Order: sequence, then C-alpha cells, then structure tokens
Amino acid sequence: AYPAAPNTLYETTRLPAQLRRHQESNKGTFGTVGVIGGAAGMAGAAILAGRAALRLGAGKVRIGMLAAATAYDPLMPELMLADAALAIKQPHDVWLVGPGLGRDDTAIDVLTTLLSRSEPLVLDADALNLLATHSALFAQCKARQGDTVITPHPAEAARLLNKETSAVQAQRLDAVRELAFRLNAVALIKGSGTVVSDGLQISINQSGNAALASAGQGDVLGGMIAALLAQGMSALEATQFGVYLHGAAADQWLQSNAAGIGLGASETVEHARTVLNRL
Ligand code: NPW
Ligand code: AMP
Ligand code: MG
Repeated sequence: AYPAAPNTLYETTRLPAQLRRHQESNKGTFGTVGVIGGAAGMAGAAILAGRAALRLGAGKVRIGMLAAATAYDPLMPELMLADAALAIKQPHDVWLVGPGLGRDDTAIDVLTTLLSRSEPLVLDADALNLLATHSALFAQCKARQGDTVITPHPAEAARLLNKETSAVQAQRLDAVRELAFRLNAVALIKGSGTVVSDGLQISINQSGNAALASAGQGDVLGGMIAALLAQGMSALEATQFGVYLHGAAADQWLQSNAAGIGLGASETVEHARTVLNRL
C-alpha cells in the first residue's frame, strides 16, 4: 500500500536557487556528468543527451560510448568523448545511463558497475529495458544508496511493471508511484502531462505539446535532468523542473511554428537554454 498524497500540478516561473551563478564559481561548481550509452546505430542518442547536459549548465560532460567513439563532437567540441569502459573509471558527479545503450553483455556490465556507485544516477531507455528483463539488476537498483531517477516512456514503464502499455496509460498516477516505490527512485512517466513521483507525492507537468513526439526528445530530457542534478538540485526537484523546462522549450518553439511539425531534439535543447536564462 502506498501512502496517500495529494496530486499537484507542476509549473514554475522562478529560477531554482541552485542554478544561480555566483561570481566566485568555476566549472567544478557545476559538476561533471557522465553519459553512458550510444551503442552502434544509436550513437546519436548519447550525443544528444551529452549536448543537452552541457547546454543546461553542467560544468563538464563526458560521453562514454559503447560504439567506437569518434575523437570529438565537431558541433560541440566542449564535450569529452571516450569508450564506455574507460569513462566509467573516471570520477563523475552524476551519471546518466541508457540513451542508445543497447542490451548486449557490455551494456549489462556497465550498468551493473554504475548501479553499484553512490553518485546520483539517471536511468533511461535501454537501462530501464535491462532492469525489466534482469531481476538481479532490478534488485540492485532498488538497493542503491545514492539517488536514482528513472525516466521511462509508457512502453518502458509497462515493461518495468510487467503490464500492458494501455494499462499504464489508464492509471498513470498509480503507475508512476508504484515505479518510484518499487525501485526506490524518483520516477516519471512521459507523454502529454508527464507525471513525476518520489513514491509519496505526485505532480503532473503542465508544459509541453505534441511537437515533442519525435526522435531523441527523451534522450535530451535525460541529459537535462542529469545537468540539474550536477548543479545541486535534489532528485525530485531536478526531475520536476527538467520535465517542465523541456516542455516549456517546445511551447516556446510552438509560438512561431503553430502546427508543431518538425521540432528536432537538438532544437529543443537550444530553446530550453533560452527559457532557463529568462526565468
Ligand atoms: P506504439 O508505437 O504507440 O505502440 P521503444 P525507443 C511507445 C534510442 N534512440 N505514449 C510507442 O509504442 C533510445 O535511447 C536513439 C504511448 C513507441 O513506438 C533507446 O535506447 C536515437 N506509447 C532505443 O533507441 C533516437 C508510447 O513506445 C514505443 C509513448 C529505443 O528507444 C531515437 C517505442 O519504444 C531513440 O531515442 C507515449 N507517450 N512513447 C538516436 N538518434 O540514436 C513511446 N511509446 O521500443 O522502447 O523504442 O523509445 O525508440
Ligand atoms: P522518448 O519517447 O524517450 O523519446 O521521450 C519523448 C519525450 O517527448 C518525453 O519527454 C515526452 O514527455 C515528450 N512527448 C512526447 N509526446 C508528447 C506529447 N504529445 N505531449 C507532450 N510531450 C510529449
Ligand atoms: Mg527514450
């Protein structure tokens, strides 16, 4: 049984205090994010997440790729790129695991290693699919000491809960609270009106629109939440605020693109930065 709690609608117009840039700050102040994913054929997912983390203010970002890593990202050379096996040995303040991770033995190995670490951990996409199919990983996640954020879309949530996607969608509030409770995590379930829960309270996000229904938007959201964690927000705050900002970015774009067709995930990141800097 879950403790009953009122549901709240999440919307904000204020810059979170943790994100204010003090005169004496340096890049170390804003944390180092490690993004682990990007297997062959899905390298772009990890790149999208890493770029989003830098644009949302993380001090440094390293992407640990499962696919053969290129030397650097020509469109964002600020990013550090490495093989996943090397990246997970470097110190990071926050980890995001899953965008384009794939599900092979290497993916299982890096996920197992990172679940054992105490830094805040954001799990998305194939990291969640692996938890759903490997009960030992699910149990390891539940037993973590550090903060965990899980960011499934409805189909990923259904796999974790061993339900049909339609059943999750019919009971989104119950489903998100159950996920948070069962995985000892802050959980969300994506889609129109993304729901967020820490197992006790539940909030429903008020921003966003169907322009977000396109490839890579979830990968970007994961990078955004990781960046907010790296800057000192709590798991619940970073998740609620990251979801809000992601939706608000799409809402800003919709103002000059009324039909909502063709918003790229990379563009969403640029709008999110603008929205953030105007709060
Ligand atoms: P349908 O079609 O409605 O039945 P998957 P994935 C459902 C990487 N990527 N409401 C929907 O089912 C990711 O990071 C790489 C209801 C949809 O077809 C992952 O690692 C990219 N249903 C990997 O690919 C860019 C919803 O879920 C199905 C829903 C696989 O991730 C793309 C898809 O789910 C991608 O991000 C909603 N709101 N949202 C790259 N550039 O490298 C989703 N569904 O099978 O888990 O596949 O999400 O594409
Ligand atoms: P993913 O499926 O992992 O790429 O994530 C898709 C992202 O886009 C999530 O943040 C969803 O909440 C968002 N999204 C997709 N479709 C919609 C929609 N119709 N309205 C609002 N947000 C959406
Ligand atoms: Mg996704």
